[in-house]
Amino acid sequence: MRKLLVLASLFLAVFGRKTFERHQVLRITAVNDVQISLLKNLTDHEYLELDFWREPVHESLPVDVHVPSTSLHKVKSFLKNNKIHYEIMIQDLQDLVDKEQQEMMRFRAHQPKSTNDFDYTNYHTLDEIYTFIDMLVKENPKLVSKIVIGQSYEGRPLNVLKFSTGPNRPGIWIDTGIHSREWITQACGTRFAKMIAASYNRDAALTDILNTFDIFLEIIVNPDGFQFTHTTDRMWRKTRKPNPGSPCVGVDPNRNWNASFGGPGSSKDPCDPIYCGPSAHSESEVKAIVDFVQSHGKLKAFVSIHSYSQFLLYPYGYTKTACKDKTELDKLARKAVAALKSLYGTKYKYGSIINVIYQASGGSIDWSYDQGIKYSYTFELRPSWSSPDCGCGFLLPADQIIPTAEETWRALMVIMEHTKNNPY
Ligand code: 0X9
Ligand code: ZN
Repeated sequence: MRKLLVLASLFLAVFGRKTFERHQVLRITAVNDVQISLLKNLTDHEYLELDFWREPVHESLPVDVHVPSTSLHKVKSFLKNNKIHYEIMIQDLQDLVDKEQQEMMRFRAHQPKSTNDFDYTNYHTLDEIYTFIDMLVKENPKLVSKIVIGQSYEGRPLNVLKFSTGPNRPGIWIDTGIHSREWITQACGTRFAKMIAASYNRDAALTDILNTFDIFLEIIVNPDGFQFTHTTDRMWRKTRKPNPGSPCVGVDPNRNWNASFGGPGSSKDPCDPIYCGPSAHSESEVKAIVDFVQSHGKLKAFVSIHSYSQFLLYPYGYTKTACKDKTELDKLARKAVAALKSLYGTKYKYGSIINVIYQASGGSIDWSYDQGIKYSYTFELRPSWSSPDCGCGFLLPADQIIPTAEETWRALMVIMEHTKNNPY
């Protein structure tokens, strides 16, 4: 297995992009515990090189799994032999990746001169988003500034946009792109940045918020991973730091926080997509946020944005024990998802991470909550985790960027307004 991985990485280094030709994504519906544990066993067969987009948890939730062409026959036979139902969610993953690339080429011909001119209906590269950030700061020098909170493993700046209308304010933190392949999140982050800058002194509710709080927005938490999704492997999730003694690269930045670090729902195997890393905050991308949050000392909300599934989640992920503000966080989540739904009818589930999705240790919002930031939430954006939907998973068509950003913004406003009206 290790040799295979080394060969695969060498191949990528020499030939460039990873191809997903004839790879499929299957949506599997288990009907009982036995089938769930059979599916869980599948995850141990490393040679199949399965990438679980949605893990086996319980019968009510389907399992979405990306299967390379070489394993398709084996996996389908296994499912048929065990009478486990599945549908083909993505017929040929490379087709979707190609479509996304072609869409992006639309933009290449047109380099924006200002953030008004920026194409928010399309996905963008790392450099394009870095340029966007600098343009936004230049256009709104009184309101917007860029703080570099650290450096990624490969030496890229970790840029945070600060929206501020006065000194010594408490803060609200929003991040997107901690998992690099979740492209809808960085695209929404970019749109949010523009919306915040454009709405001050125009939209009364947002103006009120900005007269009380500074907003900090990190659009690309994991720049090395993001760059890698553009150049080499569209499905990359983790950071890009090599793991000594292992052929596998990277750490899951959402298992690397000091919140039950290394506990259930994270892995000690560097080849696992939920590898927690050698120690808590080992990843500079995570440590930079930790240092920033602690030195700021006055953050009142911490929102981390992922995709996909259409969930709004609050702590905890590492324990079944309810967090002490559960009643308030639950009520607020209900209000936020109602506001989100009011725009286009998009349905979100809400609840604690462990109850709604799965047990996950070392996650960011469990850490921020335990640091005393009461309003700690995670979004899982479009698409949903149930059929019928786009059948696209992480490859959400670009024409959904603006609607997704707009509806999510409604929910964010509810959370920010509540934070403003309930000082602590
Ligand atoms: O597993 C995760 O990290 C998240 N799902 S994703 O498909 N986007 O990777 C779930 C996030 C749960 N949040 C925390 N544990 N903080
Ligand atoms: Zn994620």
